[in-house]
Amino acid sequence: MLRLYDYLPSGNGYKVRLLLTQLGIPFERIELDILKGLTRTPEFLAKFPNGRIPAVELEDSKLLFESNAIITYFAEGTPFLPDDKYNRAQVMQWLFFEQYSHEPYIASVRFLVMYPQVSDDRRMIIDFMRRRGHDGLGVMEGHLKSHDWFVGQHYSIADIALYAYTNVAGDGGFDLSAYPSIRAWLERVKSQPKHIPITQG
Ligand SMILES: N[C@@H](CCC(=O)N[C@@H](CS)C(=O)NCC(=O)O)C(=O)O
Repeated sequence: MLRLYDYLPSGNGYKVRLLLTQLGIPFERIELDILKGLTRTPEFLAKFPNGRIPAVELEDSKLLFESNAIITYFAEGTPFLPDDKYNRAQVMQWLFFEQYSHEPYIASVRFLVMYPQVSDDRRMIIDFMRRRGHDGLGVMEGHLKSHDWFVGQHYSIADIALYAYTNVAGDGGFDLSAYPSIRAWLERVKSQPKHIPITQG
């Protein structure tokens, strides 16, 4: 069976859990406590040299890491990834945006706030990271003012990727009250069939 290496509080892991659940693809979830360094063992690194979850081992033993690569793989040929060339490029646009302008700030600030015991040099630039996080939220708000979804007329992996850490941005102290279009979109995502919360394995 497909194996997902995961860590329940992780939004990156959640993207994969959520998509697999919505696609009805069965998987075995292997929980690795990142705070105990379980993604940095020689065994894990031999398979996944980046030492991070999420990572998957496919049924034919092929390996894949990076959340957005994994969700793109599983979304291929389904309504979660459009066929049209321009729409697909727009999905990629938002997946790259999420990894460059959103997750490094919103997810990382959440991590620093949730785990104050972890020593991390990024604490020195947390105010900068918060500002950058709000810049990312501003871009999302601007798009969602006139669109229901990130790409075309449908829920796609672009929505899944951006939902994962936006919905828990409050854990890092990001106040979403100034972003009404984001809040309305979060509710639309939550109302999609087979939706699961981040807390569900
Ligand atoms: N760009 C990667 C980020 C993955 C990532 O940062 N994973 C964290 C959990 S959210 C992790 O495994 N950290 C453990 C470590 O760095 O040792 C992705 O989207 O999959």
